[in-house]
Amino acid sequence: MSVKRSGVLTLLLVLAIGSVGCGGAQRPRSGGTAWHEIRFKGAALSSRRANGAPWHTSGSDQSASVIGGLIGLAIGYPVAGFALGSALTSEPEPEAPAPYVVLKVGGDTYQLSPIGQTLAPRWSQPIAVPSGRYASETPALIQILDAVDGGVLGQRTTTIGELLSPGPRTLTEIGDVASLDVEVRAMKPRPVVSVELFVDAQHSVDELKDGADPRWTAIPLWNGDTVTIRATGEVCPSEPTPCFGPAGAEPGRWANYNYDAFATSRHASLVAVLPGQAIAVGDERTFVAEQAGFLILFVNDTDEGNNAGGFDVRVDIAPR
Ligand SMILES: [Ca+2]
Repeated sequence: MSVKRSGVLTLLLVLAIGSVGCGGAQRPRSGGTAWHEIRFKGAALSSRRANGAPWHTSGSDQSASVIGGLIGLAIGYPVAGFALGSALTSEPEPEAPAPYVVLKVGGDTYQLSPIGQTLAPRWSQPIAVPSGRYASETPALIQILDAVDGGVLGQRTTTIGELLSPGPRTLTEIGDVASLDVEVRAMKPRPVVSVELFVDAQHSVDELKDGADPRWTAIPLWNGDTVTIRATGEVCPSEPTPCFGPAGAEPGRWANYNYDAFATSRHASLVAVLPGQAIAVGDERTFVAEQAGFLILFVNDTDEGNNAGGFDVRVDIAPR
């Protein structure tokens, strides 16, 4: 068993997501949509498929570009991916798949980020399902996919009514996957939440994530949240001048100092990552979070040592 997790960060995720309903202005909810929180907590896979075949048949390995998605590994900071809600496996097993869960209900798709190659994945990302949107007999397809080659490791169809009955349980015989642990609970309606923070250009994303600046915070989101970010202020990426607003420097200028996930975005602009998404924010941007996890805001400059200034940022989060 080579799965390692930071208890502190996992706890932070749980606490932060659990407390998202606090603060902010209440907004009347249209129709009083019922929500359920699903946690696919972990799975058990044998060393080979049920028919004795290896998990991988193709030699191609896309896991490096997929695992961690646009977060974490893609920008060179595995721990950031971890902080966003997934416990990256510390010792990948080369023969193992990189399992992640996809849930398909009534034309909607919900998913987790893959966490690495392991036969015993433990996921910490929850999924919010607007259960009031579906009749209880609506089919719900649970798939466990492999981020290495995109293959299906196992799948099973149930109904949304059955899947969302509260409590923990273990599903068995899901294709070649021996078992899948699931826990479900009802969620309370959530208010609109606003968060204000300062993004200091003198800190890397890694330093910010590690708590270098008390004016900065990672922001918990649920999948389906509509997020609006507005920023003001000025950053001088090669002090003392020139300085730029949140939209950043002229296109192409100093691009070799950009983070990989934002290689073509403007240098020294405000950018954000969350599970599966890299968002070039600039002065203002609205988007929908595809997966639950943390929103991490930072300045697109890997050479932060010669920076001055920062951005004042307001983030408005509206539940679906
Ligand atoms: Ca710089």
